[in-house]
Amino acid sequence: MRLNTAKKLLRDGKPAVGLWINMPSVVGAEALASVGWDWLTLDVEHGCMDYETQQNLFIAIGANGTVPLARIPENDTAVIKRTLDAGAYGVVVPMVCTAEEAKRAADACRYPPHGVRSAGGGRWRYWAGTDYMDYANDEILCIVMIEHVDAVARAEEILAVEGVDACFIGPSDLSWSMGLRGKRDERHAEAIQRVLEAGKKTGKPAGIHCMSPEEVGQRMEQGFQFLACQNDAAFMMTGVNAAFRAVNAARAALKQPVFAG
Ligand code: 3PY
Ligand code: MG
Repeated sequence: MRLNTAKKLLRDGKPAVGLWINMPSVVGAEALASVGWDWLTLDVEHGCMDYETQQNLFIAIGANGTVPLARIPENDTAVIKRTLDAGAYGVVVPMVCTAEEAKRAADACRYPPHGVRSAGGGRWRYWAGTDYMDYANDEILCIVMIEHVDAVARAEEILAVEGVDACFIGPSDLSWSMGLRGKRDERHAEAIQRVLEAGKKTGKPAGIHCMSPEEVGQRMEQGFQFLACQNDAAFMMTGVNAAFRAVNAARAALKQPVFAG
């Protein structure tokens, strides 16, 4: 089976960095993968993608050696099965708040006797290899999101669940669950640190969503390993807004019209 290079980085104690894909464009995904990110995660929780589109994007991402992942809309066994069968090499499961919920996610990612994933078909055999079923339980990544204040309190028990490979903090939902309405303060920073320490105690890598490359650097220094550097739409808008401002500045600076007519 094709090695899950993102999981290997995490296992080796190294950072694995990528970004979220919100826009359902096959060529966009191919372009992002050509850059060389360790992984790219389809954001099916907040993006707008059907299964067929997801499968097409997994093909585009995997063709360039980047590991295709998906953040699924909810912690659902059938959704996890279909997402993995379509070629995701792991799932990011939102809003996991208890050890039971973490176990449901981990079980859904694994074939028996380690879980409940149904042993059916899927396009994985063409890309991952015909021996996929022999190794998938080890290679597939199950990443649970800790993004509620209740989950922070239970971070250790959630991360201790067998089959949970890593956690990923959603700073925005965490803030809202703390009554901060998206803002970040000292309490928010302490909650994040607490999750990171729970990861160290249980031997599971922690990840976090970052708003900029600079934040990725800071979070790496802090000890986070699975790092999301914003999303495709945000990058596009940053570039487009900067270009638009520059063009308007040039227009405003025109001393006299240079046009005919
Ligand atoms: C959050 O910040 O809540 C997220 O889900 C980031 O991906
Ligand atoms: Mg969230």
